[in-house]
Amino acid sequence: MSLSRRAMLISLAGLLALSGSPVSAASNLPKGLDTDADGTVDLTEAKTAAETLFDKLDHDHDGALDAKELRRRLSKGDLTKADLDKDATLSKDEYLAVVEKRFNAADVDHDGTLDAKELRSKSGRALLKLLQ
Ligand SMILES: [Ca+2]
Ligand SMILES: [Ca+2]
Ligand SMILES: [Ca+2]
Repeated sequence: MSLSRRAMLISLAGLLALSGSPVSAASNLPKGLDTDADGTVDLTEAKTAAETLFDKLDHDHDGALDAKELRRRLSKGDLTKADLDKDATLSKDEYLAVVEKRFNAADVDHDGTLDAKELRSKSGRALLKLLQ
């Protein structure tokens, strides 16, 4: 086999490896979300990620996120809507309720999971802001 033909075959194999097999579908998902590696994000996985982010954002560890801590993730209007007890901050329960709402909005085929395509939608991206 000539060297150039060999090189071509190798690059072809590389292309095939890149084109989506079912296994590589999981890697289209944002890193760390799909903890059971089934290629989709379910509500439990979303909430686990949301809780981790909540704790990370809660700099003063008072168990609630204020507008400053939520910066760029939730608009003022969304914060007001989500703040059920009107204390101007989001408790973890209030935060997870928004996560669940956005999850359901993104789950357009109502199968209880979000695939990579659903996560790329507008609601999907709004959800991701609260997860990572
Ligand atoms: Ca999963
Ligand atoms: Ca509140
Ligand atoms: Ca779905």
